[in-house]
This record gives sequence, structure tokens and C-alpha cells, in this order.
Amino acid sequence: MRLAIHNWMRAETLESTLKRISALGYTHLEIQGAPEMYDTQEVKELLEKYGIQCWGSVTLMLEERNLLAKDPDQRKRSVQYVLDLAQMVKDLGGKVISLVPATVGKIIPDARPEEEWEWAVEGVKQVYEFTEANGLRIGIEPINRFETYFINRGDQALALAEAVGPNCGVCLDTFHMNIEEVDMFATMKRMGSRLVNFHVADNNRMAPGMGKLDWKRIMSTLAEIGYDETLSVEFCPPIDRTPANPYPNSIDEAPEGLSEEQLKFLQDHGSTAITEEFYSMLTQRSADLLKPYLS
Ligand code: LER
Ligand code: MN
Repeated sequence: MRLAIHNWMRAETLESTLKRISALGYTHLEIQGAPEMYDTQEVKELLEKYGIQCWGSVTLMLEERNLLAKDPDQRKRSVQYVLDLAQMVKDLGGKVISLVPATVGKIIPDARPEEEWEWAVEGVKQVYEFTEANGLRIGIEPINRFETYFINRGDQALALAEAVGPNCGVCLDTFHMNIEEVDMFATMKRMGSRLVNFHVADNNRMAPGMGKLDWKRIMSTLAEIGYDETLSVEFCPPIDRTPANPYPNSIDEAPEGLSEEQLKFLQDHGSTAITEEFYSMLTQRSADLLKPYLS
């Protein structure tokens, strides 16, 4: 089992992220799905400099990105976005794509369920053709109802993966499962060999171990189903602007290099710009909790 971390949760240079995570014992990065931001040759050099490997990438379904949009041209542009992301993963030597099919933060549908389902299958199939030809795996990721109305539970993600193809997988996320699943352990078992990626954060989306989730049981369930790939850390702390805030240094009031879209994406996740100190603490706490489970 390997330890990876995402980098969409804070706007900073890739170099400062890699410096921090390599010092804390991470070996992999699940790079944010922003192919337009990255020169893959430069990224490869930085990864090598800090001894970090690319595990994969997660879609950032912001703005108009939506595989089930009513407008066929918008769907086409959205498929192209995911294909560009997949090409970036291939170029960086990564293995997986965590794919959220619809726009994050959009909770009202545009069309009939049958239409949307057909568009989702069609769109993911186009990506699947590329991933099959290039040794990558797609993990359809269910996320909670406040982020999407489309795929919220493991069984929905499994149904979509099965409709796409035999090698299409699922990416589960402990934070979202805690909100949407009756029994997250039963869901993990039902995914079996289709489970290709596993995102970790606690129930409050703080670092694993800073909430109430049973990490011992989560890890033993992963072992039981034979999942031995990567734990991919994806905390996204809630905003606390009250005097009761246990981390008074957490909010970055003057973030540098954060675009309006990135800020909105953080806000759509119930979070905001956070300080480097707070971010480093969460990165460290995650590693401390998870390292004993790595092999
Ligand atoms: C993606 O991995 C995820 O968990 C979402 O909350 C972000 O869009
Ligand atoms: Mn996730």
C-alpha cells in the first residue's frame, strides 16, 4: 500500500507541495486535474527532484465541465477535458483517473434521468477507449449530494462502471461514504476488484484521525478485499470563522495565486483558502495516522 496526496486543496507552487510531502514520507501525488496549468516535462523533472511519483489525477469538474450537460457541444468539450487529463497522467507515468462525471456544486438536473445516464455512459466510454489503450484505470467517484445530484453512492458508481466496460473501476472516498452510505464497509466489499483508488479524509474532512471514522476497520476491510494500491489523502477542512475555532491560524486572509474559480471550487466544498502552517499540519497528521498501514 502506498501513500499519495492530492494538491487541489491549496493554491501553491507544485514545488512547495512536493518539498513538503516528500519530507513527510509521501511517495505519490494525485495531481489536480488541471492539464492546462502544467507543462508535463517540468512536472516530471520536479517529481524526480523530490522522489515523488504520479499516482494519477482527479477531475476538477468546475465551471462548465459536465459529461451529462444538455448541450452536446458542452459534453464534447467536457470529454475532451477528461481526455487531456488522461494524456497528462500517461505522460507523468500515472495509473488512475478519479472521475466525477458531473459539475461539482450543480445539484439541479437539466434533463431526464435516462438521457443523462446515456450521456454519462457515452462520455466515459470515450475516455475508457483511451485508458484501455494506454494502461490506465478509470475510477468513477461517488461524491455527496451537496456536490452532485448524479453519483452519490458506490452502487451507482459500480452500475456506471459496469455499463462502460469490464475494466472500468470505482474510486471510493471515506468522507463522501460517511455521508451517503448505509454501511461503508459493505459498500467497500461490494466493489471488490473494481476498486481502483481510495481517497481518505475523516468525517469532518479534516485529516484522517481528526474525526470519528474507524480507521482500523477501514484498513482491515481494504485488506479483506485485497485492495493494496494507494491511499490518497484528500482533506478539505471546513471553515471556522468563530472564536471557537480550535485552529485560529487556519484561514489565509490574503491568499496568493488563487484564481476566482479555484476559490469558488474550495467554497463549493465548504472550505476556503488556508494557511501553509495549517495545511502542513493536516498533511503531517494524515501521514502519521496512515503510515503504520503502508507496506
Ligand atoms: C474528488 O475526489 C472529491 O472528493 C470531490 O469532493 C472533489 O470534487
Ligand atoms: Mn475524493
